[in-house]
This record gives sequence, C-alpha cells and structure tokens, in this order.
Amino acid sequence: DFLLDPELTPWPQTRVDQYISKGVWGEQTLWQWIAEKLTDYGNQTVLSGVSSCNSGEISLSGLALLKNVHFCAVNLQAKGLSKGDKVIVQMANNNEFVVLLFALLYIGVIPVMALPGHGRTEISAFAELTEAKAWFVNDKATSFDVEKLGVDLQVQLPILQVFVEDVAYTQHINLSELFAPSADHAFIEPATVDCGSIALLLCSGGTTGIPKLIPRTHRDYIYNAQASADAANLNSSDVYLVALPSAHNFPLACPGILGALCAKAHIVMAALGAPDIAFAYIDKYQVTVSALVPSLVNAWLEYAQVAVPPGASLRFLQVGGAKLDERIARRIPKELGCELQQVFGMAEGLLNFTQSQDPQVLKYKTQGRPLSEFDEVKVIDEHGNAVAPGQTGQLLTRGPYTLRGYYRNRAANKAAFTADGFYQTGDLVRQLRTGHLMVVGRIKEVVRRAGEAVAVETLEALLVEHESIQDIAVVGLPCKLLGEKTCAAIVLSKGAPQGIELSEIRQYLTEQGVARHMLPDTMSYVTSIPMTAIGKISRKKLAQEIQTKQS
Ligand code: J2J
Repeated sequence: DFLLDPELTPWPQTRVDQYISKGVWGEQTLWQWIAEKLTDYGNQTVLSGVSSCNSGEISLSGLALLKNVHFCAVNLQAKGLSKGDKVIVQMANNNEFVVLLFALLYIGVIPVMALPGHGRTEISAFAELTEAKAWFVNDKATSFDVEKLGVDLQVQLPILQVFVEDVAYTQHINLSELFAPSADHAFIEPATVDCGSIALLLCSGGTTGIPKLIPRTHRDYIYNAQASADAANLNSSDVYLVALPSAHNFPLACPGILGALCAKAHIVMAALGAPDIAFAYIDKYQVTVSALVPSLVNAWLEYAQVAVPPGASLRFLQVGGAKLDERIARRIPKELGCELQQVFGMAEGLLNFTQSQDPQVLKYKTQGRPLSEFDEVKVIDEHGNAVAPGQTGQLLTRGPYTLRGYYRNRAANKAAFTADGFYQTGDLVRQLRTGHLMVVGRIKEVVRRAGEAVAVETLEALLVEHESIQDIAVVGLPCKLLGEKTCAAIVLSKGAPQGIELSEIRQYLTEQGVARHMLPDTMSYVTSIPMTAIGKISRKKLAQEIQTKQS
C-alpha cells in the first residue's frame, strides 16, 4: 500500500555531512530564504504580471509582496491548513501563484506543483497519494470540469477543500478569499520546519503514465536555485519572463522565479508563452531572459518571421525540456537577437547548462554540462558498465539536489534507483571529454527498425523546415517484418491544402543526406501533435492515435 511507502528517501549521512561542510547545503528553510530576499528588495519591484483577483496587471515591491504573502498565510491558516499538510496547487501564471506558493511555505504546508495541463486522472492521483487537504485551481486555465471533479474527489477525501476562480461554482470556495487583506493584528509566526524536510513536491516530466511526485527539500532546492542563478549569470538588472507553466521546475528554480530572487532581479509572469503575448511582455517590461521548451522556440521563430522580432532587451533564452536541434539552435541569435543557453534538466534534480564562454560548437550541439562539482554522472551500457567517453549510454546521476527516491512509490524507486543511490534517468546521452552531454533520446522512445536505432529527433528537425509541414513527430509502430516501422505524423501547414506524399518526404530527406534505413516507412495526417503539460511530445499517445485511426 503506497500510504506506507516513504515520503522522503534521505541522503546517506556521509553525504549530508559533506554537503553541509562544503557549504552546499545551508540551514535555512525555503521560506526564511525567500523572506530574506524579499526584504532585500525593499521598495524595489520584484513581481509584475496578471492578477486574477484584480483582473489587470500589477507590480509589487519586495515589501508589498511580503505583506500579501502574510495576508494569504493568515487566510490559509484560518481555513484550517497547518504544518505538514499536503495541498495541490494548479494555478495559471499570475501573481497569485507566487503569493500562494510563498504563503504555503510560510505556514509549512507542502504543495504538489501541478500544471494547468494536468487533467482529471493526474489530479485524482495526486489527491489520493498525498491525502491532500486542498486543491487550488485557476479553473479557467484547465480543460476539464473542475467543479465536478472537486465534488467527486470530496466523496473519497471529505477533508479536501476546493478553491476555484469561477464564482459561479457555489459548491467550492472562491480563491479570492485567500488574497483579501486580513486584520492587521492577526500576525502569525512562520512554521518551524527542518531544512532537510520536504518543502514541495514536483511532478515528474515523463511522457507516459501519471507523473510521479518528487520530494524537494528546503536546502536542496535553495541550492538548486542559487547555483542556477550563478550559472545563468543573473544580476539585479535582469528581468526574467515566466513563459512556461510557473509550477514546472524549469521556470520555478532553474533559475526561474527563485533564482531571480537570489539575484534581486525583476520577475514578470506572462499569462502564456505564445509569441504574440510573450513579445508584448518583453517590450513592456524590457525583459532580458526567459526559459522555453523547443516547441515554443519554433513558435517564436515562426512569429518573428511574419511579425516583429522580440525587443532588443532580450539578453538570452534558456531552452530545455526536449532536444533542441542544432539548426534551430543556430537560428536563435540570428532571428531572435539573443544568446542561447541550452538546459538539460529534470524535476528529479540534475541540471546541465551550456555557458556563454563555451565554444560555439558546444553551445549549439550539446545540452550543457552538470551544474555542480558535486554532481556525479555515469553513462552506462545495458549491462551496467561504463561506456567509453563519447559513446551512447544511459545517464545515471547522484548529487546534492538529486532525489534519492520518489514520494510514496516503492515500485518506482526499485526500478529507477541503483543500490548505491544513483538515479537512472532513462535518458540516452553521450558525454564529451569536456563534460558536456548530448541527449540522444529516451530509452523507452527509441524506434528499433530492423534492429537499427532510428534517431527520430533528427528527422523531425529536418522535416519541420519543409514548407508543407507545420508540425511533425516521427514515431514507431509495431510491424511484423521490421519489428517496428517508422511513421511520420504530419500537421500540414495552412499553405499546403494539397497535402504531401510519402515519396516526397523520403525524397526531401534523402536530399538532406539522410540514410535510407532512416526514411519514414509510412505517414499519417494529424490535426495536432499530442503534447504533455510542459510541451514534450507524447509519443506513446500519438502512436496509439495513429494505430486506432488505421485499424
Ligand atoms: C533533451 N531532453 C531533455 C534537453 C530535459 C530545466 C530544463 C528542463 C527540465 C525538464 C527541467 C532536455 N534535451 N535539453 O526540469 O529544470 C528531457 C529528459 C529529462 C526530462 C525531464 C529543468 N531537457 N529533457 O524538462 O522533469 O528526458 O524537466 O529526463 O519535465 O526531459 O523532464 P522534466
């Protein structure tokens, strides 16, 4: 029974001692650290963005944000929430997300950082697994019936309070109640919690199945944010645009919102990362840095061609979450007028960054190198032996900000960790002598066609440049003859109503120098490529969709 499984798997004592003595881990709780940073801002602006409660954009100084967090903490406590409780946060990108998150940390309540794209299945699973006491949801950003799910969940979990945006949902509590000023005399002390305990639960970013929950402790997450801010060279004149869903590890702490706090930078919450919206924020707030997934980079590049490129204030763009093709990478400085920082990260921990002083070839061809000198990485073959440098294998890692076990999930822990505590990422990589990693693919997503591995990402990067193709994913389908055959799932561009033939696709790829065995065996039109809540291609779902259509 998962309720008996451990919530947090600790690091071994020798490591704890090492990380503390080397100053990697401090003694503060996440809230203490945040409060100290906000106090440093004083009257300087820390946060701008849409406020769902004021239905407009507002900016807050460090002190104003502190005050709002305090009001919210008092209100949360008045609703009966207290230290150690788990809650689900599923907010849109707005100021209230920040206020709510910080207020929960203030009173020691542990949030599950759900994404607006998570649906009924995910939210139900999180609620059950954590015995959640509350679910905070900007229902206008979700695509399912929030009111109904709230009622359904309360049947099994009568303790669950549901906080919604829509005032018409009379069965639930209105979110705005949390942000109303509380009586001034109602001061509460921040919760006393251990800096080695769980501060928040992140969702794993897998492309199959329900996300697992990742316990992040106070001291490991503070280190994560601080070291990322250093790696990104953030400073107090930077303006960081949150363009991805704010609860995701990347915009939250790599360096993201928390890293911006370290550097006393200005945080701007964009309602959405779509280029028309994001570019307006960039102009308005003179944004200097943002973080995107490759699918958004494509959208930004496309938009910059037909409309105006983003403003000159943009200093650099971080890109991660899925493989960024070299061709696309090289277009970023030219067409968006800013530097590129590749980030290969995971909510489980390990982060890799390319650096501005890296040689061009490493910046465009690799996904960076480990953030910390205390990160341990190994690249192994299927027998568990280290591969030669530069050869492909599975990436394993341990370190001061990489989990030792998932939240209440013994089965996953057995599968994903070695006896000596390495996390088996499931990612296939090559490590260069410089330490830089090149992501080759996911073990479970490699297409094995007649015994040969087909690099689908390479095909996708070439095909997305074709004028008739707006979006593309190449997936494996079962095949009696070949074991697996490759299928190109195509979203036609608006200017190509006549469609495209398979022979044309194969011809085009051949002209680009693609080997014969790599050419797609079949093709299928789709209206859109299914994506996960953070913008990774759901290959399994896509393959199922195509098979259903063809049968
Ligand atoms: C190829 N695959 C990548 C990359 C992640 C920063 C950036 C991303 C995430 C993230 C994150 C990749 N090239 N550059 O948390 O802080 C794939 C790998 C990895 C999985 C993790 C961050 N960057 N990936 O994407 O937990 O397969 O984190 O194991 O959502 O995304 O997904 P997630």
